[in-house]
Amino acid sequence: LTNLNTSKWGKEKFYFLNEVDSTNNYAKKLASEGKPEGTVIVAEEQSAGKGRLSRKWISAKGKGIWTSFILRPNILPNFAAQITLVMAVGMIKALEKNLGVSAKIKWPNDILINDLKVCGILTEMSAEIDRINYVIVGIGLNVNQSNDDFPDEIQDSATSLKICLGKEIKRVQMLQVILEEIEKVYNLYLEKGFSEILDEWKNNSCTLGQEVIVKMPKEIIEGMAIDIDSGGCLIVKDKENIIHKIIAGDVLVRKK
Ligand code: BT5
Repeated sequence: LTNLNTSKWGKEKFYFLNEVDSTNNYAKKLASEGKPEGTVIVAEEQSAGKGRLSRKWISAKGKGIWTSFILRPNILPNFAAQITLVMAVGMIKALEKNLGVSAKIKWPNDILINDLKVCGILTEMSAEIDRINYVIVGIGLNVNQSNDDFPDEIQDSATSLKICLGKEIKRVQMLQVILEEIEKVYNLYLEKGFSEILDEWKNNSCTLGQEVIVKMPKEIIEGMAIDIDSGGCLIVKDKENIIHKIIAGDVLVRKK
């Protein structure tokens, strides 16, 4: 990356890998060896890219941006869920700035264009009770896939920047803008707190104000997504007007 305009991210430690199981796993290894905040790992191909709950993240060779960052935020572990939302705001800004694309955030970790998933974020953490050792943020962005490149199971739900914009996108430049914008938003978050980011998150959300079905491992909740609280949890009001605070789950937005 030439002319990378970040203060720290990707400057000191930048790992470019041809193939890896998962950039998140690789980042974890580096983090446990003590590599600093702002370490960036990028891979051309992942043989075992992963989503939440051990789901698979399809990461075709040379077609996307498969990257992970090491963070060492001085926050309490129970605030770590905020980080995913902070990163989502950074991604929205990067897509807007580099390509003029206006994407939307689907709580908690999806970036959508035209209601289709173009990007997923996976945040993992190692922590003690009262302090974080490290947070790994993994970002998978579909860049130059055609529809045919997606396997059947995500044909109807996934998209790429190329499909949306009708042209090949330069991945190196896109990555550069992502690092710059995400670093800025992350630093703002550390300096000024989550509330500074939350408004922007809400302005770019396609989840709030919608009738949703939230699937969790042991429960399904249906209702209106009315807010995000200061911890990054989704607040859903059901038919009986009971308020549910959701820490993690999969959201299906009901079509009107
Ligand atoms: C995510 O999980 O969306 C988080 C994805 C994070 C991927 C990055 S790539 C770099 C880093 N290294 C890793 O190993 N992971 C991170 P989740 O919300 O659980 O969504 C997973 C679901 O998205 C899958 O079950 C599929 O339905 C769908 N999916 C899989 N691959 C996709 C793709 N390339 N584009 C769009 N949707 C996909």
